[in-house]
Amino acid sequence: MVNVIGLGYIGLPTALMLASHGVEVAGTDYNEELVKTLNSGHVTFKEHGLDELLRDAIKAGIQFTTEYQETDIYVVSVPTPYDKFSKKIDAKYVLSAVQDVMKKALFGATVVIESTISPGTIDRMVRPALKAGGRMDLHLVHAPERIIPGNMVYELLHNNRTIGADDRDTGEKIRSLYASFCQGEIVVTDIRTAEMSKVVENTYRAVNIAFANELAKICRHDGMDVYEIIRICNMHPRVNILQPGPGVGGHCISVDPWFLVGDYPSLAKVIDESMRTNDAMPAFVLHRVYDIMREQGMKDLGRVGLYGLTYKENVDDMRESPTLQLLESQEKHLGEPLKVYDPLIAEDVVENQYHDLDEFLDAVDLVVVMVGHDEIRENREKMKNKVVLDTRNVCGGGCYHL
Ligand code: SAJ
Repeated sequence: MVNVIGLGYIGLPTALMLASHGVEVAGTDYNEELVKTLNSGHVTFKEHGLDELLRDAIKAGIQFTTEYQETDIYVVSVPTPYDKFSKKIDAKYVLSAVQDVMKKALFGATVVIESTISPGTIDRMVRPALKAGGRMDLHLVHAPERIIPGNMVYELLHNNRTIGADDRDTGEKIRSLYASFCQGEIVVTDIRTAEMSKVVENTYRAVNIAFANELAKICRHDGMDVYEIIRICNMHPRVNILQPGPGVGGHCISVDPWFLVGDYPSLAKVIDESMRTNDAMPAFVLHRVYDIMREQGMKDLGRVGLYGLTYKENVDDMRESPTLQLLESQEKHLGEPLKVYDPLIAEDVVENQYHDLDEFLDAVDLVVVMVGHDEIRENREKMKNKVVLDTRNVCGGGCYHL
């Protein structure tokens, strides 16, 4: 039996996928409410295809519990935040999960860490924990996830994967576990390489987005169209520039590259500067708002509305969202809170939040498109009498851009 520890954005789909492909699975999470919700047959976040997957997994006998199980394979997928000051990984959740696993694991069991960790975390923190706990019989594996929110179920089935292990046998055992559902290629390597390649993948994307954001600022300075320039450049067979935006959110691209900056501060210069560029984007958007208001003779911040609260389009995930970052930096200026609306966020999370697109648009004169949800793409004409600052290039011409 496989015991999946942590039933969040990664652990839950992984546990369901294993169970619906014939693996005996118990999912463990310390959050009783979450376990109750799953046991009642409901998913805990919106994701395309997740409901069906939960139904299949329940039919196949998956168990959800707050207890760690006595078994021989554990998959740990708990959060790995970073310390905002030192920029280093905070591995406390991984380490506490490993402590609990050590109390229950059968002799010679395998502990797979799926959570993203900075290169060297297993050697520096997890192995010493096993030693201190007298559980050097346990085998460690790092199998970093790669799925993208919004397309998780498809990507779990089709993406290639990396498995890092200390020896071939353990690597092969875990490779065949993932091969129960994964149709992509599964590369087996050592743990250090698996840790590093995961962080490098997200860093590559962060640096590329920072480059696009910098281009947007250069183009703005001299009245050039950054989207057209990127489109043309990307027609070159070896160029693939990502899109500028109001900032980078989510729990990966805005977090993982900082691990490298934290561990190699004098070496990771490009990465450090890229992360600062992306982090400065919400404040840059706010400055654009002030400039546009001045240009348009607008005085009332209360007539400015932010469309979108999530970190990207068509997901209900607000972690590290640029809109929340913008609101935070605006609060520092003690301005009147801006109006906010997101079709995918039903609960009230910020002041002045609307739950209906028409009511929101009636209440504002300047709309800042922070997220390119399908809803706004399909309702572009509703903004035709508004001043629009479009940070996601959903409106085409006739509006302000970054
Ligand atoms: N963004 C831009 N411009 C772009 C693309 C994205 O500004 O051209 C912004 C998004 O709006 C969002 C942020 O970047 O705020 C991150 O979004 P994303 O869609 O690029 O990535 P995530 O964080 O949802 O998922 C990433 C993925 N990693 C890579 O593509 C290398 C995913 O495969 C990983 O599983 C995930 O991180 C993770 O957990 O590490």
